[in-house]
Amino acid sequence: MDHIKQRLKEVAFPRAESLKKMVQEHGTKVIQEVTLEQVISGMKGIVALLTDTSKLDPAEGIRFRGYSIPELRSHLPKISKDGEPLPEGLFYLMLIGELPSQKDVDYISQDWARRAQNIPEHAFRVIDALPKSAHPMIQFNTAILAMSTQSHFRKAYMDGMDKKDYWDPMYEGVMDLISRLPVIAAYIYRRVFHDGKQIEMDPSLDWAGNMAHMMGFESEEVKRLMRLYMVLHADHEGGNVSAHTTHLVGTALSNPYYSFAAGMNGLAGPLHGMANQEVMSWLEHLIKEIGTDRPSKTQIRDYAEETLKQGRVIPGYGHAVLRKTDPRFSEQLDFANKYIPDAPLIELVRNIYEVVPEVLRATGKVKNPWPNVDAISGSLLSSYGIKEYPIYTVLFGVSRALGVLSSLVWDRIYGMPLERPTSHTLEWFQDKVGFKS
Ligand code: HAX
Repeated sequence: MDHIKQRLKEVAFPRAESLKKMVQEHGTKVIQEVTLEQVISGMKGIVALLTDTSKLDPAEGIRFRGYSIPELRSHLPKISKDGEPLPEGLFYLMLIGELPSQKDVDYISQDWARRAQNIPEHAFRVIDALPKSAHPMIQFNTAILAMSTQSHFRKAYMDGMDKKDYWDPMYEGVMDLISRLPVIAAYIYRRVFHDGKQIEMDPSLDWAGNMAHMMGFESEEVKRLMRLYMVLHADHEGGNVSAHTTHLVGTALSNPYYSFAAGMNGLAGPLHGMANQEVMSWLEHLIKEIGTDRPSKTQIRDYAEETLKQGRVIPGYGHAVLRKTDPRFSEQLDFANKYIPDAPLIELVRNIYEVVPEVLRATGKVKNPWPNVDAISGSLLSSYGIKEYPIYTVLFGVSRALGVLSSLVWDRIYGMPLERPTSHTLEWFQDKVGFKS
């Protein structure tokens, strides 16, 4: 057993034991009351999940195992002193709950580079069977499902594995899957946008740097951006659509490929991960309609108000939990202000940030008028030359794997049972609250 898996085992079993004991001793205690409004408004605020990898505070933003993003940027191992943290390190932190050493991070980089060599050929062939015009998320998800033919978990389950061992093949599948996602993402990118001219992976590179390389970007700047992007999108506690769906499907003991593909179908919705693409198409129309990529604030305000009048949302703004500017937006803006302050798209993002919150506040109904992660991520990628925005949600998905798949390993460690909440009819709710129509 390698030292990462060994450390996971040492950390995991006492926690699993503690959870079991707590439920035995305190299982009947009431932890929350639930209102009708909460159920009908998408279960917002209902405590329903145990997720250790990260926690989202409405006012402060995300913390990964207790560490804020600025703390991650200073504490996690990097390639160079002024570089961005390596996503391998964040994965270790989310999986084990401890900050990794340089040795741990190097080990994971090498392990993933090794595992990425063994992608079944049919995963590429099913992508090739789809029209190039199929959205990259369709191609991505199809390949993820196709790779499940190699699932260690499914095989071990069919062989009659003992329940207490579920976490082990789950860990192996998760490591395989994460290692292979950048190869699949880059393959789709090159297929759709670069005439199918593929670039071989370079096993000496880190996971995110390799993805930039395979996509055709050799500069250290793009690799640095990719590392930041992969860290920022990795996790957002357990209740968001991609995390919750991956977890839910996993409770049926579906293998990691099935579970993650389900989560990715949720990420592909325009209110979730596809918002990064929606933002770019909103900006593209804005620039076309106004006739300049440096519109005035009044022009931006008029355009935003027109969007609302048409009964549409302003993509990149608002959040189900956050009640302030998303720190993932602020970190990307800091990065842009440091390295590419004069890029026209970044100036546009800054001006929109000054105008749109006021427009949304004026509606009187938007609970959070501030920008989220998607308000800037595409403009940043585009300013660095990755301009083909239909690929953006795939990049988000590669990153999101780090968090939701670490949690999936923990679900098996904790022995999480089948998730099965209760539903009722409209009449039941009417009776319950004493409503007569
Ligand atoms: N533009 C216009 N209207 C908005 C809005 C926005 N950006 N954000 C919220 N609203 C509206 C809602 O549509 C809702 O209207 P109705 O009552 O008419 O249905 C009302 O304001 C109240 O919504 P809310 O409680 O503030 O927001 P929700 O928790 O229901 O939804 C969303 C949160 C993120 C889905 C929402 O803010 C939105 O649609 N934003 C734009 C899409 C987006 O950027 N999504 C990415 C979110 C981050 C993420 O998951 N990334 O992956």
